[in-house]
Amino acid sequence: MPFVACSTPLGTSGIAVVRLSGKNSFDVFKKITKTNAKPVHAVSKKYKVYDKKGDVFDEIVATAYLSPKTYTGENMVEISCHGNPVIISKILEICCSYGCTLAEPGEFTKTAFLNGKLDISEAEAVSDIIHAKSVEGVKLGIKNLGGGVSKRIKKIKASILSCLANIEFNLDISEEDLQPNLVKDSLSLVKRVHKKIEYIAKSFKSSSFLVSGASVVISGPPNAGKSTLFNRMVGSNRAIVTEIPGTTRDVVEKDILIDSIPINLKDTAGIRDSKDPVEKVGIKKSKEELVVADVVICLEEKPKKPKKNHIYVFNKIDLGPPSGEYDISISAKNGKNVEGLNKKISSALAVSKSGTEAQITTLRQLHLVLKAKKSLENARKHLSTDLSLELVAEELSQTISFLDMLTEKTTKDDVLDVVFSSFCVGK
Ligand SMILES: Nc1nc2c(ncn2[C@@H]2O[C@H](COP(=O)(O)OP(=O)(O)O)[C@@H](O)[C@H]2O)c(=O)[nH]1
Ligand SMILES: [Mg+2]
Repeated sequence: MPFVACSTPLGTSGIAVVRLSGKNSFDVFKKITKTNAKPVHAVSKKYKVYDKKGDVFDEIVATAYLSPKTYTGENMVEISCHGNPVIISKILEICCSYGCTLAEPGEFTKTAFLNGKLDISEAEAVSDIIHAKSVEGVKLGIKNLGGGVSKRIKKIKASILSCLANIEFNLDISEEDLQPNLVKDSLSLVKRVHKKIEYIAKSFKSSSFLVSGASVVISGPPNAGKSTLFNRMVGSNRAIVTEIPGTTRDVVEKDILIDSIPINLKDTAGIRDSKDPVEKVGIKKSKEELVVADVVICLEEKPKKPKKNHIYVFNKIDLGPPSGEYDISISAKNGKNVEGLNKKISSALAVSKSGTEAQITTLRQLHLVLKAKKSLENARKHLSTDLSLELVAEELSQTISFLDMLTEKTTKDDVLDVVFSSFCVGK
């Protein structure tokens, strides 16, 4: 089944590029353009695209690329359409109605990798270098370009491989010859590897902050000084400040750097019971922002059960000291201790910039790591319940194949090599 995606940023632009890849991508293309011409490699031509009613909804220039000399190694079509999001969505929709699927993140690159077209971790590191919103993110990309992630993953893979080889070996021999501690040893190895994978998945958040940025939301009751603090942090009078409670309604946001970490800072409406319908919408928006925030600067007293990603800030220290408990006291008005608050934000994001460990940085990598983690959990379940070694072996090879997509392929020969190097068959 071919897959399709818009390769340029969604938004209004002169031109947008939609790409199709897959054995049957020319068939889909012929249907959407109502043409029958035989595709010629790397030749661009003008076409019309039709909706299901038969109406033309855009004129495009498309280029066919014939397998195997393509980015993915499969047949590909590159469509340059007008850069209107409505047109782009329509093209994607029509392609899907003729059997395409929407490409998953990184699916073109994954396919290219699976077809031996490029080294995956290198490609992703290059992509990080291009997209990173901070110099630290670029540096992380450079580390990964040197094969950092691959090295970590390969070590983990080697452990799983030895366990798999052990199990496969035992599957081939009679039951009475089974290694006595096979299940126990395999279980402890699977648990150990699971921990490592879990750690890598967890570290994704902090490394992705460097590349993609973090969301930091200022919240608190009306008149606490949220907008004043927002303006102070962004260094300009972006948000309206008045002494009237309920001034801020919409979420006001700005990208800033704190301690070299790219931050999307958001000022929100103060949360209170309000009868004003406009303010009510603002308050609803504030609550939604709080759910997805990476860090919340909360201008409120620390509750008995403080929330993990909240920094409780006492504002207006210029008027007098706090009475309750807070993480920090500041004056948004005169800037006192706002630097200290910035420090707290960067440590709450727990971004380790000096760490030498290369980390996964893309969603595609995270998906694979999470899939590997799930397979390991299944293997652990089989080892501790039904003891089906076949299923354990299956799950472990699944784990390896997910990790393979992060690094490079493990072949059947690799498994055999481990079998013969780590066992004394004659015993
Ligand atoms: N004295 C003093 N007044 C402040 C400070 N921060 C904000 N204010 C005042 O508090 C009022 C409400 O501020 P605003 O930023 O609009 O609060 P918001 O409703 O939480 O966004 C305004 O009159 C501000 O000038 C501060 O640090 N010190
Ligand atoms: Mg405000």
